[in-house]
Amino acid sequence: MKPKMGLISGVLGFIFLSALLFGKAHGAVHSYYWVVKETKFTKLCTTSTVLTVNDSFPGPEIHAQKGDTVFVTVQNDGPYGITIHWHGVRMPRNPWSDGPEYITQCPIKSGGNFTQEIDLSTEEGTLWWHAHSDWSRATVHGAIKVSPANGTSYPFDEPDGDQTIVFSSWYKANVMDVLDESISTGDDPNVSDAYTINGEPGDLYDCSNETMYSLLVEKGKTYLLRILNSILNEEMFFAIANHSMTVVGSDGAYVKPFSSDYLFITPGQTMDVLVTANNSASYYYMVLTPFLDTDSSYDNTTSRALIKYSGNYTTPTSIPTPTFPNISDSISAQLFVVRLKSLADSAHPISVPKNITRQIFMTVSVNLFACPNSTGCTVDGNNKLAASLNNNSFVSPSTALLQEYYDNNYNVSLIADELPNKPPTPFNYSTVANMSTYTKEGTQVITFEYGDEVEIVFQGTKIGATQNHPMHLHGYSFYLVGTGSGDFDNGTDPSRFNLDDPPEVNTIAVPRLGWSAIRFKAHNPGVWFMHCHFERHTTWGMATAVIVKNGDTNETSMRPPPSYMPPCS
Ligand SMILES: [Cu+2]
Repeated sequence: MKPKMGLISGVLGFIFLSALLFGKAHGAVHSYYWVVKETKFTKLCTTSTVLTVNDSFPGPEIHAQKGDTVFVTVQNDGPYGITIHWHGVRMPRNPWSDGPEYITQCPIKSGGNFTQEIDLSTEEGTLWWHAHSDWSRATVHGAIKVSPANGTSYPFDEPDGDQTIVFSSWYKANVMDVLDESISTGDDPNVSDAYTINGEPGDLYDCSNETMYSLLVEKGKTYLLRILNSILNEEMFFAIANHSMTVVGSDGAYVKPFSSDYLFITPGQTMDVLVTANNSASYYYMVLTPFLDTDSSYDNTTSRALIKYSGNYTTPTSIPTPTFPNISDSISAQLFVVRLKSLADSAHPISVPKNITRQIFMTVSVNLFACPNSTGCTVDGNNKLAASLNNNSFVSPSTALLQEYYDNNYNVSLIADELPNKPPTPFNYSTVANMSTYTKEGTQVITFEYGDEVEIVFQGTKIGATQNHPMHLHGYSFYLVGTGSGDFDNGTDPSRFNLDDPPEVNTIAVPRLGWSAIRFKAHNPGVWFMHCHFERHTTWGMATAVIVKNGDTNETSMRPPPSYMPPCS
């Protein structure tokens, strides 16, 4: 028997104590009890055993209001160690509950549990949570719905309905086996067998017609769709036949509303969109299809769901389907990205750093490692695939960096090397093809002083397989101040930066053979993972940790660790 009651009263006591200790004046406190376990689902004519939270795929939703605190006790009844991350929640001063495996904590072992404190502050809109160990997030993820605080409202008319729409990858095989096999050959992992919309592949896949997801709407009403992309390795286009979407938010912040016939959404991103049921009462397809500008392998299938109007009408014999940008239409992808702009009004002010104290120019590449003889590597002879930031492929430590950092009295040099501020060898990044494909590896981190005003320019390169990369930073949201094709020009490009109303986001698409520039103020002390949100690229080392040092006061320093963290040995 699990000590469930004892656990819950323990949690409540902890909440009470936290309220006393940290004096949180605003916001309600919510508690969830989650059990991670294996669950059988039959999809695509095949019964698969997948890891879930509480037997549900996608997983349970967290509902809160701006400024609330949420406690989640994760009981791991699955066969693997696991961690859970709150994607896009800034967790002020509290990296301890952020969740990335071996960055802030060691895995919750099979049979163990861990209570995490999710501190909402300025986030409002849709965020999400997901497992952050190996590839378990494939089926262990769900939405975090953050409503306006009491006495405040949406910056748009209150919608008549509110529906979460989750995009996921589905594998018939055990996703851990897919990962293990790709690691043993060093090659690209097998691609997923389907994309799903709210857990269902839809009628273009075998054995999936009956279970296709449908959203029931009433004519004349407006719905807030809270869309999140948890797909493992592909960016996506999404469209609804005969209905335009008004994008009003992304990554837990509002944006200036704009209407679009399609969304471009990377893994890690969320989009809040308004859809008005203003067409003839009928059925309409919602369609999810990949965007890919690469020659590496990908899942080239299409998921569909339905919008169904309520009322009496004849079921259509032919259901309208939307038109789409072409699968490799990087121009349409980029056109969507540059339309995202912050509200930047008095109720939603922004503060873009303008006096940059730390400038980082970071190449983003897919690379190779040479394998020792007699290992099973099969890429271009005896190599395996790798990936890097500034020519360093991140090596995950076997203990948690955050704990090491704290235990070593915040001395970074004792736990990791510094990732260089710029590529070790400058070259014509987006055009030169003769740079070595091989990369170095190490546990290299970036260190910021508390309060640093940071600019990072991510630069795609022509090394190895080229493609768009969705880069994500934990512990922060940041402003996307510019993006473009080719090599970033430090002389001319900054003059075109948008410092007036850039979107405040947590994941950005770095265009293939192009660049994206972000800015943020380093005022959240802790150890924060930064990585490509393509699961296979993180596996290959397209990652680093950002360490933001403590400020001079308690309020500008990391909180002490909770009394229990999952042990590393
Ligand atoms: Cu990537």
